[in-house]
Amino acid sequence: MTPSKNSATRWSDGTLGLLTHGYAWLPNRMRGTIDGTVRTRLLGRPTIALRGPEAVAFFYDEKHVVRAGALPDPVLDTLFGQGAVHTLDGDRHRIRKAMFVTLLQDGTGVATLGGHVSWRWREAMPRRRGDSVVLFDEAAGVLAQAVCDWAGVPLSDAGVARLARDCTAMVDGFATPGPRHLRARQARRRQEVAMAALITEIRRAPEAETKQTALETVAWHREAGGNLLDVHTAAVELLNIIRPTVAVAWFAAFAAHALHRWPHHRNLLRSDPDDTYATAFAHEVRRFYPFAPFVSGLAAQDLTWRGEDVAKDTLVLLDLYGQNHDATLFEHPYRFDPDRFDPQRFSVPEGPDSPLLVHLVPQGGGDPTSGHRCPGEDITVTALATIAGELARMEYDVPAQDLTIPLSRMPTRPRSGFELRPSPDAP
Ligand code: HEM
Ligand code: MYR
Repeated sequence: MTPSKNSATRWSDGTLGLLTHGYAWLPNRMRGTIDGTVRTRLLGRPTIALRGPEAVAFFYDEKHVVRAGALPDPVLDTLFGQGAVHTLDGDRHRIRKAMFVTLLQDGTGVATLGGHVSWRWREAMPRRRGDSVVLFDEAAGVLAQAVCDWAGVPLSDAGVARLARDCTAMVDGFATPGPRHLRARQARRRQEVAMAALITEIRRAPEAETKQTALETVAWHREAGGNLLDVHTAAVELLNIIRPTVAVAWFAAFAAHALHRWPHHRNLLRSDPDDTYATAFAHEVRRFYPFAPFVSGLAAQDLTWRGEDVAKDTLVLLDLYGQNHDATLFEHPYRFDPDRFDPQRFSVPEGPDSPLLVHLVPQGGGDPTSGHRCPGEDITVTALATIAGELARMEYDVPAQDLTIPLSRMPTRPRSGFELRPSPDAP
């Protein structure tokens, strides 16, 4: 087939292709083009998919792409929630987003959450000695407990276990029809009711001047006009802190997969006093393994992208998974190599502005304060680096199991969830 500039002639509906090919759908379509731009339809809607650093700048400019109306109900009713920050534009987005950024990008708060993850992991794992456990489920339970500790969400052990299962169900079912999707909807409904009750309870007491926890911060957050969030939206946004923290379990299962496949990383993680390697390892897990495929918005007006017209209201996708595997941005992109993110090796500054991270977009791109980029990257990296370090120090067997990671499944993970058996005599 001769590559077309952007496959503009092929406006066939890509929904079935996306559902059946998952993460491979967009890269496959992009391979048939010259500049990585694909035109298609999703759920009947004209759609254009873009890739690359220039596309990131284009996509995250609110004059080009807006979010209201961009996420279909099946995604909102499972993954993010109706009325979520993900769906807002302009001042409403700016004010809501500031709440998340203040809560989630405060260094002390992030380190405290990392401490809870470590503590809950060390509390849970010795109880499993000699048993066979599914790491994905264990990690989800530990992360749910840790984020509840940190956010001031008072739940019983059974309540936390239910929350962990519901959060993973919400993520697992957002991109697929059938039973997984129904479970995701039920999980969301159940947890919205539970979180709304907690918000209502907090609001019974007088508002304190200084908020001590994420639960209080969300409960007392005020919109642009000075009103509190309605209780449902507050519950949705509380879940937008809890659920994605639990979703780090996907990366935890991938980290275990990487340690199993390339075991020399275990020693490197064990001799890592300042967590530099663990952080680089976490970045490489986020880059290498498939989780968020792309993000979506709507053309805010009639636009021109690389000389081509994009009509107002066209669905615009930004290809995250493809960018993270683009050989022009990451040398040998299919090699798992945490060293590419080691600031000491390249003598560059550490931190979110490190030049090593500019093209890394597993959780969106651009500026998290002004745009829609995920505000939870520090938490993700800290929780993941903590779990990777704990796994590297733990002695365990890996029984025979199906560790394939099907790209056709969205979201995907090692099929078995990564089963391991902690050694009975481990410390
Ligand atoms: C947004 C991925 C963890 C909170 C996003 C977006 C992606 C993403 C792709 C959309 C970016 C865009 O629309 O441009 C992930 C992945 C995670 C993760 C793969 C790994 C588990 C977290 C964590 C938190 C969080 C730990 C909070 C504790 C949010 C919020 C938004 C968001 C509130 C909405 C931002 C906005 O619309 O302005 N995330 N995220 N995420 N994420 Fe995450
Ligand atoms: C979370 O629970 O928020 C973390 C996991 C997020 C996965 C993000 C997937 C992005 C999906 C965009 C769908 C666009 C459909 C047109």
